[in-house]
This record gives sequence, C-alpha cells and structure tokens, in this order.
Amino acid sequence: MQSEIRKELLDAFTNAGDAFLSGQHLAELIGCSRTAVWKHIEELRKEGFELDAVRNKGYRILKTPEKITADEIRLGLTTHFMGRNIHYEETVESTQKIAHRMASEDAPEGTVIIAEEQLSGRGRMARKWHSPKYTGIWMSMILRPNIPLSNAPQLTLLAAVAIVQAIEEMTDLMPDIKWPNDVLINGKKVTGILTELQAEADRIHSIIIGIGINVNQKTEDFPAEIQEIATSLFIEQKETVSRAELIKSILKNFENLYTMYLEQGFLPIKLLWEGYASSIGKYIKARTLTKTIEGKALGITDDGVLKLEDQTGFIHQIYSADIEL
Ligand code: BTX
Repeated sequence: MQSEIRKELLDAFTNAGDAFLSGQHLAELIGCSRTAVWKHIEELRKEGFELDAVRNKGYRILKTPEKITADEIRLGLTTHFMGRNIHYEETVESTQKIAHRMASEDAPEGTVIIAEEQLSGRGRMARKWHSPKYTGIWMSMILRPNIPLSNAPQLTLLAAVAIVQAIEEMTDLMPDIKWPNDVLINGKKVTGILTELQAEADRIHSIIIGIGINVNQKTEDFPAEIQEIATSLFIEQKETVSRAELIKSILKNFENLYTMYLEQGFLPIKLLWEGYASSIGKYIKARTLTKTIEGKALGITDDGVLKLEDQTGFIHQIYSADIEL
C-alpha cells in the first residue's frame, strides 16, 4: 500500500513527535475522510507498527516494525532529496542492478534502493558481498551530479565520511577509513562501498553508490572465509543497532556533505576524510591491477587520489588499489 494518504500520515506523525494526533485533525490535514485515516492506521498496525490510541486524544506511533521498508525510513527522515524516493524489496540479486535499471529509466536524484537480503551482492572487481537477511544495510543511491567523469571517485570518499559520521552518531564506536572505500572498526571491515557509473565519454548520466554495512550480524553469521576480516556494529558495540535509524542518519549526513561538495568542491570533504583515515602516514602495500607498490601513504591529492612514496622517494599516484596496512 503506497498511497499518498499513507505518506502524508507518516509525515504528520514525524512532525508531531511524541504528541497525539486525533483522527479528525489527521483527516483535515491530509484532506481525506476519518474512515480513510482509520483504515490506513489499521494497515500500519497489521504491518507491525505499534500505535497508542487514546480516546479523545488520538493516535501516536510507539514502535515501528523491525523491517526497513520505505515507510519505516520515511518516518522521521528529514532530508530534502536523499531517500525521498525509496524502492524497497525483501530479496534481490543486487540493489546495484535495480539501481542501474531505475537510473536509466530516469529515477530522480536521491533515489534509494534497499533490500533486506541480496543473493548476489557484489563488491569491487566482481568480488562477492555477503548480504544476509534482516541483519545489515544493503542499499544503492542514485546521484546525478554535474561533475567531470574523473571526479566520480571523490563520491566514494564522501560516502565513507557520511557513514562514519552516522556510525558515530548511533554508537560509541570510532570507525576509521582505509583508502579508498573500507570503513573499519578495530581493523576489521564493517562497510564496503561500490561506486559505479552510467556515463558517456565526457558526461555522467548517473552515479550509483552501493553501500553494504554489517549491522546486527554475530561472528558466526559470517562465512568462515571472512570471519577474521569482517565485523559488525553489534559485534563491536554489543548492542543491536536500528538499521532504519542508521539509514536515515547516513542519508542526512550524505545529503549535507554532497550539498557542500557541489557548492564548495572536494576540499572540505578531503579534510574531513583525512581526519578519519587510518592509512595516512603509515607504511602500506597497494595492490593495483598490474603491480604491488610498498611505501608510505602521504595522503590524498585534492582530487582524492592516494599519494604513496616508495623507498626511492618516488611519489606514486594511486587511482585504484587494495591496501594492506
Ligand atoms: P570490496 O571489493 O572492497 O570487498 C569485497 C571483499 O570483502 C570480499 O572479497 C570479501 O573478502 C569481503 N567481504 C564480503 N562480504 C563482506 C561483508 N559482509 N563484510 C565484510 N567483508 C566482506 C566492497 O567491495 C563493496 C561492497 C558493496 C556492497 C553493496 S551492498 C549494496 C550494493 N549492492 C551490491 O550488490 N553491492 C553494493
């Protein structure tokens, strides 16, 4: 059920905070009958929303269901465009695949595709991304920035900053970023980011940023081959974290940073990113497609490219690689 009434109802509850809203007031606000309001409230109840209904006062929402449906995310979302259009599915092959299709069908900027589970979640270079049901955030965001093609990787760094900010808001954890796209906690990977493009030679049609976050998995939920390198917020914080709240926080932080980026360029993002980057100043190994370079990570350029100084003092500019600390 995705009617306008329902959207307006959830927006009204968002604006009301803890206050009760009477059926009459809601009907007037939305411009529908009291029966229609009641019908939609019953629908919400059936889907797992817990509502307080008090005679002469009205309704308020006490608890939203465990799922991360479009409605759950809409309730309390304060962004202007990020996540204003949400496509939710229980099980998908990959949210990236759906995002590519929707982007070529002119989905608006800020469209977000979310799934509870991915059967073929993908990482960079055709690697697999383990995405089990109800435990993590598996989402793709469609953007349409007017920037040169070569600047697209900057958005990966921007997304990493937004995710770290959101994790810091929601937990006591202090994640760091490993260039270019890993968010780590205590040296283990909690997040992966995959940035893909739809473009012509010189023009970006859309950028699709895929975000995978391990939220409530336990160690044994990970396949054996990644148990040593992967972690989740639950494992680190020892408490369940609300996926919907985390998504809202990411969307809000992302929108703020992205707006700043479009107005002021990459520099303010670079400064924030460097504040979280664990690899800078350290000796690292960078495996590119063709070679492995060892040396000291000096930082990133104003374009977001990694600067790596080898033993001879030569400074390499690394556009894409896997990093070992
Ligand atoms: P990556 O290439 O940096 O990382 C992939 C590697 O990470 C894998 O080879 C494996 O070793 C390890 N790995 C796999 N699953 C997990 C996991 N759940 N947690 C920690 N480590 C893991 C990173 O690629 C980019 C991942 C993007 C995932 C999102 S989810 C939504 C969207 N849809 C989709 O198909 N991909 C993106």
